[in-house]
Amino acid sequence: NKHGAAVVWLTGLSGSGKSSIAGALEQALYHLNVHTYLLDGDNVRHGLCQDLSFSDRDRKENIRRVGEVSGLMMDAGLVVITAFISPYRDDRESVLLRLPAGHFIEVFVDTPIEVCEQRDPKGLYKKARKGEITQFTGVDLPYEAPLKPDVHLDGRRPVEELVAQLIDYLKGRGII
Ligand code: GGZ
Repeated sequence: NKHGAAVVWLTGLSGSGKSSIAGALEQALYHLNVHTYLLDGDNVRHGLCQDLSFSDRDRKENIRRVGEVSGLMMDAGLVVITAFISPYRDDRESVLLRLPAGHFIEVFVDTPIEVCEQRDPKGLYKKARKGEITQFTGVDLPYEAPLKPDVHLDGRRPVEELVAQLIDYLKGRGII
């Protein structure tokens, strides 16, 4: 049951659905006997990147570190799934350049900000609108959407459908 290695890089706004999709993808791949590792804010921002804020400079460093770790895990043969806002094109491009050609799969979780803001699971948009949180992506810092993502997901669709789309893509590319 050997499979290829890759970094499946989810990018999108807070509340776009990255974490849910990433978690469901991890499950689906597990059932296909694919060895994965999921990197997200929960296991990175409290550890490896606990010294970093949400300033432009620190986000750049956050993404750089995640890219490096993803590269190492990919070298070990894993399908790495990442779920970070990663709002800047330059920073995502740097990760792509760090990885062997063709192994960075950019997945745009495209959910309109109005929908993200309505979901607002942690009440962060509300706080950002009130000015209680600053440097919030989509409110007072920009989000640069991918221009040519490898996979474009409509974040309003059910998670199972989006996971099926990702699995099809990975199969099509011969990664799994
Ligand atoms: C954006 C913030 C901020 C600010 C806290 N801006 O929806 P969440 O809560 O669970 O996920 C968001 C997470 C973003 O961290 P990332 O490491 O993915 O960001 S980046 O890739 O830009 O480095 C959000 C929460 O942290 N959060 N403050 N100011 N998101």
